[in-house]
Amino acid sequence: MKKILSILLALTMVLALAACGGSSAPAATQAAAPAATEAAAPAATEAAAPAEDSKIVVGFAQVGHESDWRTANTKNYQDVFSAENGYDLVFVDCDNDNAVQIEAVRTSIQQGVDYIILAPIQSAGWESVLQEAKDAGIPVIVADRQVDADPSMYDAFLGTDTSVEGKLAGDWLAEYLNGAEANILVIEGSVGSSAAIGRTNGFNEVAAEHPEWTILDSQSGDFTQTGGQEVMESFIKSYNGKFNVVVCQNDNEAYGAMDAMDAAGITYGVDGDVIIISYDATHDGLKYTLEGKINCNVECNPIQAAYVEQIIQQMEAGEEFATYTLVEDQAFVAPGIESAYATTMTQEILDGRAY
Ligand code: GYE
Repeated sequence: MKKILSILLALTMVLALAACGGSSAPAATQAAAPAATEAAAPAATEAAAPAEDSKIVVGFAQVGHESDWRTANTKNYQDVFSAENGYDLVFVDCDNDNAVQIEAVRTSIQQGVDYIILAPIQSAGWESVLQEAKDAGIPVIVADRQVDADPSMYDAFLGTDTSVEGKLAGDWLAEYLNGAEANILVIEGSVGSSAAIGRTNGFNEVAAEHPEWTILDSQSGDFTQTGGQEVMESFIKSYNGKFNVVVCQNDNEAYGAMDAMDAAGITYGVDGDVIIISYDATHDGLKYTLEGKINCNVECNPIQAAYVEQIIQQMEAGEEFATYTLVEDQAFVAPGIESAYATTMTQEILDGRAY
């Protein structure tokens, strides 16, 4: 049965490739064997596919729409992988559901797309479906978040280093507190996501060097504003008056946490009792940083699609491509704070932030 299935899959691939007018998807996996690409090209032309079929078909299994960061990231992919640019983007919003995302990748394989972009909700559990993509000869680019699978299971990774972001937040806090005591609450991102794991580990690495810091609690707010608000409300019930730092692993969680603190009459930011650290540095997150409500905002750049497109174009041309690309980030702090780790916010920086 398995054998028949894989023959069928292989056949689907061949047919899909023939109909693709020579989009030569295998070039990437066979970068070392240009002969195969050359041989495939004339056959594809003979198939006399209609012009629109010459588009490069890209399946994109996106995490969901949980945050402003994600909205900006999705829009960036839709702009870059547009029909005008020669792409047919098969976009799936997986709504933060890991099972849906695995199925989305599987469907892309069955459809015989030319490339798969995977922004994995969770880092674990990708081995079998990545193997299926490999067997079908469809290159996979893992974007934004990491997978635990061995790098040989996919073609390229492109994203930010979230443990560096976590460490940056910790280093900034140590500099800001300058030896003062910290009682810290952490609102984590989605459980099992490399973004939450990386930010937690990076921050904890610094916390471990500071005996004067106590992490009172750490709970997931699922990278959403509602999640951030709910976690903060329950933190306030348990720890009111006992905490002076809240770390929110993205801007939307910070908005929710601020709402919960406002409702409880807790002051925060540069003039308040509680220090807020956030991640992402989206437009509104930076607005709150400029206003002094968020003390430090660690950037995570969602504008990543052009890097992925470059990889795909290089694969198309049978050229070498980067298998591991890190998008660089920096941190921003509220006016009045001088930091060796971060840039002090200005109106000009905010005006320049498009997302
Ligand atoms: O920080 C968060 C989003 O994976 C780095 O996911 C990304 C994170 C980002 O929902 O806002």
